[in-house]
Amino acid sequence: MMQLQNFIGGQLVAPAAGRYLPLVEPATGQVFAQVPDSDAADVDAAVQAAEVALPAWRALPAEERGRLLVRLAELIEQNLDRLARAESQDNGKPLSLARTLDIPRAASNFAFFGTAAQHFSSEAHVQEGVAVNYTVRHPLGVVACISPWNLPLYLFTWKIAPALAAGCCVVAKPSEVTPYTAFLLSGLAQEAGLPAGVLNIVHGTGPGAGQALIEHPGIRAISFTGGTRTGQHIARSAAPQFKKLSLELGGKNPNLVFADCDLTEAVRTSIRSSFANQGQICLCGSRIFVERPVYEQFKAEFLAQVQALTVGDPLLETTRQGALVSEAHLQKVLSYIDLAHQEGGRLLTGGHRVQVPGRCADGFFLEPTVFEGLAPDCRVNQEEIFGPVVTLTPFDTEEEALHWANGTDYGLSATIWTRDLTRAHRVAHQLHAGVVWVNTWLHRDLRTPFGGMKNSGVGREGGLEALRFFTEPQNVCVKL
Ligand code: TXE
Repeated sequence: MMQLQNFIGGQLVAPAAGRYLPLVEPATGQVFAQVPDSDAADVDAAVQAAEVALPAWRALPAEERGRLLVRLAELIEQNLDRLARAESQDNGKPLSLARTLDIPRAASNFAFFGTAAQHFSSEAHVQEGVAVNYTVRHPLGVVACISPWNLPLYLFTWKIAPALAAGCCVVAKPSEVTPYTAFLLSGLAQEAGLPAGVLNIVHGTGPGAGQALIEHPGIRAISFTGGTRTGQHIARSAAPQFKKLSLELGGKNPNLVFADCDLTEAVRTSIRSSFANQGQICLCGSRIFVERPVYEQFKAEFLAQVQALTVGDPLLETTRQGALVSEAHLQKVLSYIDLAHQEGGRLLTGGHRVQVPGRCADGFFLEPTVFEGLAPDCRVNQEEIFGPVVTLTPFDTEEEALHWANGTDYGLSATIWTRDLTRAHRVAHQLHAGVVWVNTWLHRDLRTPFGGMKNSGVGREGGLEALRFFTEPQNVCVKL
């Protein structure tokens, strides 16, 4: 059986205590590999390797650091098929999605930040004849990057790339549920010639390796994407040591469909925003509010397209819905479907586990599911389900739609469908969401600030915001 290893000081190494966890393929329910169950000793070795590498790495010109990151991007592109297969096997997502979204984006992350570091500059404040102040942005030092299982390599590299570009050394922990592509990245980092210790990858559980990482005194900052509760826990652990934090947490995103929109496009894209990656994207729009005059038409067209989504083996080109990431997560999503019935929802389609024949007979498949008739303040419309389950609700006025859209503890993203430009801006500005899409969804420009309001997180990633996060400004004042 394949055994993954940690990547510490430029070497692939076994966990110090020799303990491993089983890695399950969601589409088959079978164990296909073992992943290190690392502990504080492994984390400490990784932090030490990063500390040794730091002085030379931060002293390299940004251009040279960038060249290595661009090389890594090229290697990811050259290994697209291998990485996409690994991602699909590990996570359950359709191979076609991994090939067109996850892996290309991982390459773009390195290419983007590899060059962005050369465009990063700092300010000068001149007091005529009196003094000149300039700002130096120092790399923070050794930082931790912790990522979740839904977009494994995509989110892992989204954190690592800006940290390295800014001159920090990294100890990164991928999700223990989906560590395979992070392991493959170790080999590519070696091949790209990344100096030993600049990037270290430690595998293991949240309470094990993760907790040791966030508590380590050598870690100056933590960039985390994952559940809101874990984010709260990390904030509590990190606060006494004054570690800088960037927390990208959950969402319960509204999708507002106004009657004047291009309905065909709104339905087509809402299928993606509801069910892409089996609904396991923090940006998915799980609460669809439709203006009453077009509600029935939207519903009919939407349901017809939901029913046409093929659930099946992620390796098949025809598959649109792969497996959920784990049996435990499938059970969690099924429990919300039970709750939706209890809360008085009307099931319009889906709602059941799917038995896929052949090699996927024991996989974690679920029908894409749509409910209506649920109150905007019920639990199903308030809590993050993180699966292929959405609700439809008609609305009568813009105020009502905004009130419901903003009526959760989350504030990550929102989508507006309308042809009225004035309304689009007016509604966008009133939405409590860090990202608002108008007549589109998941359109990402890597230069834009990315992050959530309210319980969806703290801080912004993306573009220069990420480089600012991984650096510390220093004011130098010179008397003229
Ligand atoms: O996430 P966790 P889980 C949501 C989604 C999901 C729920 C729980 O609703 O059902 O969160 O998912 C590491 N110290 N999202 O349990 O636990 C962990 O090992 C340090 C939203 O998988 O937050 C993994 O690497 N690290 C989401 C990472 O944190 C710790 C994506 C995320 O795991 C740790 C995924 C600790 N004490 C789930 N405990 C999004 N916003 O995209 C855990 N980890």
